[in-house]
Amino acid sequence: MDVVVVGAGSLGSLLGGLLARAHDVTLVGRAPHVERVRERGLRVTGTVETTVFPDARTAVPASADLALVTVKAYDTGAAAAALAETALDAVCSLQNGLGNERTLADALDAAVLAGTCTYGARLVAPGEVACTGVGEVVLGAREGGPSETADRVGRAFADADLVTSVAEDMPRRLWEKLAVNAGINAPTALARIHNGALLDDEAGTVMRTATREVAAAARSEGFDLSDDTAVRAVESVASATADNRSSMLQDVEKSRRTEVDSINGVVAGPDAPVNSTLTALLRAWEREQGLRE
Ligand code: KPL
Repeated sequence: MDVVVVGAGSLGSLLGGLLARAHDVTLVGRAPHVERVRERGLRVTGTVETTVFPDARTAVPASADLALVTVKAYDTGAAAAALAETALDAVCSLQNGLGNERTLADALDAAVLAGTCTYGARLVAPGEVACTGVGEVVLGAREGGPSETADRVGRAFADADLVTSVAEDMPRRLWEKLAVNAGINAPTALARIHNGALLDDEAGTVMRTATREVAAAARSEGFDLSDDTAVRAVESVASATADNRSSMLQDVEKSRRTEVDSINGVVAGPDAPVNSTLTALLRAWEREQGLRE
């Protein structure tokens, strides 16, 4: 399969690197990372060790079988615009937040899949990405239900030894992922702590309450996500990724804009006071850094 990864940051580079073991991969990202990959290949270190030689560039190619979109949620519109001239069979969003698939589907003439990914990734240096934990990719039709495209993409991922499964309930899973990200990302970013520190009593209360508020919002939209399921999911991710720094903490440490609008901001309002507080604090930090109006 011919795969273009749009957003060769940490997760995009890791997935692209692993897929390059079995497929033709093009990484689209920023210099100097893509230059280094073009010159010397991509080193994957950590839990999985390999060096692969994908194509790497700053602009999308003219065609591909699959576009894997791993850009930050606030860049989805730009990724969709960049892909508008690319001939594609399928697009798969592996991003944080809700609504990315809709943005892609509105702009592109290709089957759009939704996915979640629990592989841990960290960009160590230009040309090198660390796999900080083997997880799982789950993908499926963005509206839910069976999808031949999802089956085909799932098989292609499995051919590259990525732990992958195909699911028919992606909309509910995206809400569950949102509940997990809402509980972990903003609290770790604001307190500058590893994910595992949220398992302590005080911080754990913030994590669990933010997660419960998202579960309630999911139920109000008709999705079957109980408080217990959401809290068990967030506790299990915080514990499995205890030594990791969340993507939002990494953004804050690099003084980059965060995805708070697409995570906690999605449910912020009178019924979600903890998510509203987390959103307000991160937006205030972004403003002070000159990252937003
Ligand atoms: O997806 C993540 C992120 O950091 O964005 C979690 C699951 C919270 C792992 O750190």
